[in-house]
Amino acid sequence: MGTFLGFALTLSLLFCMAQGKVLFYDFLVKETPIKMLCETNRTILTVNGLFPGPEIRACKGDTIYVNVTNTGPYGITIHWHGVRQIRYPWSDGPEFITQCPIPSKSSFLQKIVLTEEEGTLWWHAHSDWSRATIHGPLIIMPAYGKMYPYKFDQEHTIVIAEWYTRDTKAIIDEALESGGDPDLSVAYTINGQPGDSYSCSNGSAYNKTVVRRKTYLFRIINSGMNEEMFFGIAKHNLTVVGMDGAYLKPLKTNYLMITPGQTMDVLVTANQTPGRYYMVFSPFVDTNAPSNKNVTQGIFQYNGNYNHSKTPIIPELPGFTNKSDAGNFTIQLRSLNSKEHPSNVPTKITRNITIAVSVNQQPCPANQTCTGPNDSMHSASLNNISFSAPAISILQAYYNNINGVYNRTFPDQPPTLFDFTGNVSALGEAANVTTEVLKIDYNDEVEIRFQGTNFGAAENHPMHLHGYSFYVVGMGDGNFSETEISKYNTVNPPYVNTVGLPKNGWAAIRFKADNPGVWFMHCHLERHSSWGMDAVLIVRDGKKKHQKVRPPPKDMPPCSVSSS
Ligand SMILES: *[C@@H]1O[C@H](CO)[C@@H](O)[C@H](O)[C@H]1NC(C)=O
Ligand SMILES: *[C@@H]1O[C@H](CO)[C@@H](O)[C@H](O)[C@H]1NC(C)=O
Ligand SMILES: *[C@@H]1O[C@H](CO)[C@@H](O)[C@H](O)[C@H]1NC(C)=O
Ligand SMILES: *[C@@H]1O[C@H](CO)[C@@H](O)[C@H](O)[C@H]1NC(C)=O
Ligand SMILES: *[C@@H]1O[C@H](CO)[C@@H](O)[C@H](O)[C@H]1NC(C)=O
Ligand SMILES: *[C@@H]1O[C@H](CO)[C@@H](O)[C@H](O)[C@H]1NC(C)=O
Ligand SMILES: *[C@@H]1O[C@H](CO)[C@@H](O)[C@H](O)[C@H]1NC(C)=O
Ligand SMILES: *[C@@H]1O[C@H](CO)[C@@H](O)[C@H](O)[C@H]1NC(C)=O
Ligand SMILES: *[C@@H]1O[C@H](CO)[C@@H](O)[C@H](O)[C@H]1NC(C)=O
Ligand SMILES: *[C@@H]1O[C@H](CO)[C@@H](O)[C@H](O)[C@H]1NC(C)=O
Ligand SMILES: *[C@@H]1O[C@H](CO)[C@@H](O)[C@H](O)[C@H]1NC(C)=O
Ligand SMILES: *[C@@H]1O[C@H](CO)[C@@H](O)[C@H](O)[C@H]1NC(C)=O
Ligand SMILES: [Cu+2]
Repeated sequence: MGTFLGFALTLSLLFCMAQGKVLFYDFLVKETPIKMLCETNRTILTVNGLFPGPEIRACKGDTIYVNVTNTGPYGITIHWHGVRQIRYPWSDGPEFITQCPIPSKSSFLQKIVLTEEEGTLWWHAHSDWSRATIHGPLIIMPAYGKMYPYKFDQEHTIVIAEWYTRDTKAIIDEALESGGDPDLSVAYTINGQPGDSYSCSNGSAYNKTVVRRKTYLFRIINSGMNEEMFFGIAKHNLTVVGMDGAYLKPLKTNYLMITPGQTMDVLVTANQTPGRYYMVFSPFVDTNAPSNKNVTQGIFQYNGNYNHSKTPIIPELPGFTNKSDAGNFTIQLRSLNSKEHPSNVPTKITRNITIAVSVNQQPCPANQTCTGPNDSMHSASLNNISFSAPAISILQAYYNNINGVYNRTFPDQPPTLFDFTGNVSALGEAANVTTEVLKIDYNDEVEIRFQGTNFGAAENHPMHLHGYSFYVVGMGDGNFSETEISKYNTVNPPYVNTVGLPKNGWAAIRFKADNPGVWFMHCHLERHSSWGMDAVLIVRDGKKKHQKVRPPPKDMPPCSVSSS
């Protein structure tokens, strides 16, 4: 009996045994002691005492309830990254966009409605910088009776994170106050392990023991705060088969580049001489802004008898600044576009939006000392608007028709046209600090062209949209030009929730606005988002009953400002 139960349990972790299940999880946000690197007396905020946090495992189409209880010292929110939350933005999570923070000593029952998502996603805090330690995997297996479109013997989840030596809320609060750079992380971790390239971390590297000839599915989540990552395993090819909760056409490569916010499903076959091989994450740093240039190493080791003591073999990865290798990987990604998983790229565009993406500077307020560039304050913007979060949530203001919380004047085009990626030194670097939303009609077929600019420290910006995945139909260096439209991939472009906008380049995305609600769109580099590189899309209700935002739950966390 015990054996049978164990067997059934193991199977249910690999296959779905029923359709449209309802699952329940408890998330307890609490301060947790942790030993990391040479620090022996630290506490961090975790969910259920775990770093990284607990895995949620569901099947396509399931509904998940998570009872989030906050016992931490300040308010937090949790976001289900990549879940569309059709007609139900109430549980989406970004603070002051769809809810106010869950206050200390209270709970919020969040409902996660899975629909088309299939693959690897994740969840994370979406308030100040709490997500540095409050994050974990959200694994969505094929629906009951369906198969993976590829074969593997075993799966394993890898969460890459950034480790800071102080409370991350204090770090960002101080940086926003002074206008200067926030602290850098001091290490990258793989499933909580910094590995043997750091002091005090010897002999505790993340390691995966493999059996020769078996194929492993690695579900890689970049939960890092501020850096894109290259990844590779010495002597082993990677086959990338999924990304952001959707399948890809298998892409064979010896390295990959993954931005914060992205997830990738990767097959690796243990087909080399038995031994120990390093699996390495190395940052992709295409900017002269300060950055953590550490490398972190885990070990891919064969079981059996061989010389275990040998130092693992190190993979060759692109150098920190290798923009062309990063771009070369990214532009090869294609969606699977099979009969069972077809691409559905919008082709009758009814709304074209161009968004200039900039790192700015704001003048230092009178009588204050600022530590940003040239004694100014760091800032960032989309179409020259540096997003300022309101005191109550935009969703609550929208749903309850409360005036004065936001303006509806986010422009569809950059307010001034210039050589975005050229010499911009003669142009002013300040942006307007306001709360603007972009309203979109239900079922509009939307194209957004993100245009990187050369202000401040230009770099790759992982642009993330809530409520939608989108097709990346084009991408390139320099300024976008209309001649690119004829070269778009409208057949099998990748379907993702986060696109790495190349440094001083552009990216064009498309989606059908079939999910009404209030949806955050922002750079997933935490420092840029904190500086204002954010916008809010309001997708209006459709005319029919099933095209409208559902009513809110009764236990929405309260906002300090009255919402009556
Ligand atoms: C550990 O840290 C706490 C709070 O920061 C402090 O009160 C305590 O004295 C420290 N303990 C040791 C052994 O350093
Ligand atoms: C959520 O958890 C808290 C703390 O355990 C409990 O008090 C509360 O009743 C739970 N809420 C729901 C809806 O289960
Ligand atoms: C890791 O990065 C931090 C911050 O940049 C630096 O102080 C430290 O020396 C680095 N450690 C290693 C092993 O490179
Ligand atoms: C790891 O441990 C070895 C042996 O104790 C030591 O020689 C080496 O310096 C350590 N490495 C780091 C990065 O601390
Ligand atoms: C491998 O990981 C285990 C824990 O999963 C750890 O105890 C062990 O020290 C690690 N081995 C190495 C060589 O880092
Ligand atoms: C990796 O793929 C390349 C290109 O297909 C191939 O030439 C090479 O032999 C492969 N290496 C391994 C270790 O499988
Ligand atoms: C292990 O290393 C020793 C000494 O380098 C060598 O003689 C032996 O053949 C090796 N064994 C294997 C299985 O590679
Ligand atoms: C990769 O980058 C190089 C520049 O280093 C470029 O010449 C080449 O065309 C790129 N390959 C692809 C497939 O984009
Ligand atoms: C938007 O641009 C596309 C080309 O990408 C064009 O076909 C379409 O007519 C434009 N639509 C609007 C509403 O401007
Ligand atoms: C700056 O400080 C001076 C002297 O204390 C004061 O008169 C002035 O009002 C202050 N200005 C601002 C903008 O706070
Ligand atoms: C920024 O503010 C100025 C002054 O109020 C205004 O003229 C301009 O239109 C604003 N720009 C944007 C993009 O809102
Ligand atoms: C809306 O725009 C007006 C005029 O530019 C500005 O004064 C106000 O602060 C803006 N409101 C918000 C919430 O951004
Ligand atoms: Cu950015």
